[in-house]
Amino acid sequence: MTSAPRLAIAAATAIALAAVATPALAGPTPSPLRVGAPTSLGGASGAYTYDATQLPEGAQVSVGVTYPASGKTIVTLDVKGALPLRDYGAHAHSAPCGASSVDAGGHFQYNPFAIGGTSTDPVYANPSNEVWLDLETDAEGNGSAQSVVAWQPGARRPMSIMIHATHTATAAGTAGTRLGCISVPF
Ligand SMILES: [Cu+2]
Repeated sequence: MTSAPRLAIAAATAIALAAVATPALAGPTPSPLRVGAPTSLGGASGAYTYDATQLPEGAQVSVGVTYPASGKTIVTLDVKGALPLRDYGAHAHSAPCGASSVDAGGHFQYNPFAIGGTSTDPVYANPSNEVWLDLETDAEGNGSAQSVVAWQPGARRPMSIMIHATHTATAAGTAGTRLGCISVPF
């Protein structure tokens, strides 16, 4: 897999990582609230496109993470300026993004797959144990997704959101080529 040049977030051609607070939800006031990294992180913000033909430079990607008092985790993903009218897959991954798409590691799993098992075992690779954020873009290339899971990460935490070329296959949790990545301080 070829690696793409790192994107400078503060530059006009960047995938911009923006902090987006999750809109107010019904029920108790979310607390505490944690959101993605601020926009003004420059080259250290850790956002990449690995295939500019499928996820163009200049697309904007925003991630919001909320930890409501209920003990759940709410993750939102907003993409602007991607290809119009197409599906993307996305998940929380276990390591920060890097120049290579493999740097972000595998999917973050709250209950990690057993030693000797496989990461794609549906017992572990499912949208209750992982954070899945598949989306479809509109005619402008904009789309969004939200995942709500019943747990909050502890010492072992997600480190990034990876955007993939296809929607996630529910049988195995896989979603095609890795197109872009945003490091997120969960
Ligand atoms: Cu993924």
